[in-house]
Amino acid sequence: MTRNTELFERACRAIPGGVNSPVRAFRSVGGTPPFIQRAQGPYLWDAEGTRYVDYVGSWGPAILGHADPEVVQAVQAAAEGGLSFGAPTEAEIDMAEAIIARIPSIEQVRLVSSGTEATMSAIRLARGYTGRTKIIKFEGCYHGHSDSLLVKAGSGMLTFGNPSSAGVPPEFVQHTVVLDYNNLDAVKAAFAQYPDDIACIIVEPIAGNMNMVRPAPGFLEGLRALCSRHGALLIFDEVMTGLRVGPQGMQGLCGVTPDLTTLAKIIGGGMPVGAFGGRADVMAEIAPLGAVYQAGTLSGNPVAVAAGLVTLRRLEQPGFYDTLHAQTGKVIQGLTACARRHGVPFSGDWQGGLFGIYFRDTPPTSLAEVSACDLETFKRFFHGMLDAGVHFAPSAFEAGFVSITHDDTVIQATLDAADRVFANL
Ligand code: HOZ
Repeated sequence: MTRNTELFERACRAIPGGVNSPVRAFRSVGGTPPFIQRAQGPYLWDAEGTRYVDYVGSWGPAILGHADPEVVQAVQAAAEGGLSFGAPTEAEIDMAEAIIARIPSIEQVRLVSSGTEATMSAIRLARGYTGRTKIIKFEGCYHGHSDSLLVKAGSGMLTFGNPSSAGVPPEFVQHTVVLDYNNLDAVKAAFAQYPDDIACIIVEPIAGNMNMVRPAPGFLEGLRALCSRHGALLIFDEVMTGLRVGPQGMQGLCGVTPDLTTLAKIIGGGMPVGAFGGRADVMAEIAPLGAVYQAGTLSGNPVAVAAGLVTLRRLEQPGFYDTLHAQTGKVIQGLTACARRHGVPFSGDWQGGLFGIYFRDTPPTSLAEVSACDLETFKRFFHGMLDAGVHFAPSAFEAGFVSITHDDTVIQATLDAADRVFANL
């Protein structure tokens, strides 16, 4: 028995399914996961000492590469000063100001500890601010695992073919209206049906939890117009896209201004952080100013904030996003050329350090099209690449991530491995 298998069996005895987050269990690709021992730059090493080029990047945070020395040093320095106070710190202000300076739609921001907390709190705030109950979300978008958002959700929910969770009473989701991503007519129809009841629309402005799916031209603009017309709030869930697809997230690229934005991942530099922010008049409804309650012992944790602040500052380097986008493009264009050389139906898409790879001829525009990809070939590709030392997300319903440390040598090694794998699919 290999060391990884041994660890997985041990994990399964102590942890449900052997993992602390379902996608990690490899259920949709088969086999058992390597257990990661350490990571540096673009690489992971498992418990057997095998090195992998990593295209998961902790599902987004590792934009500077793993264990960036300056981030690690900031974490060490902060830790020496105390791990958690449950009281305000100056660094939290620095962090809030850094977010506000980067994302113009955010006038005030509240720090939390995860993306799930950020989206859950933003929804509560939208309901409290508008005095309305219904929310609109889109099929295949994933906004964390709070009750009212676990309907037809993406990520692990799609991976396991069960997009709505047991344990959520129907009454808890009766106010969640689920529509097709990129279908503006459906949104218009929902507003026509519930003209005074919709508190907000929450959307991933580039979907990253049903693989990567771009918004159709006019979709986000249409959502903005409908929300403004009907007095609903528009929430961009930029947990994944924020500071990854560009310096101001997707909202900076598409020019659509949401009322609220949720962030996580990169703003914590690998430590547990989330945030929600937006219009000051809306944020004023949060306790202690307003009547919408939200709280957390570890919110604004000093160690996490220290990691996030260094990360945000490093993203300001001139040309950072141009380089990141170019490097990600080399991965995707290289994989596509390689697949085509070997006659495998394949396509890809990317923005900044976020990418999608699809076993179909053109990038999908909806969950239905993502679901129609050749999932069996994806599984063989995934395992072939893993055996060749390249770590992609273990699900055809997840996006991929490139860091600034994925240089030409790393990318060429990936493409050389892909050439061998595609040849044998
Ligand atoms: N929900 C994450 C992917 N979109 C997976 C988190 C994890 O397994 O760590």
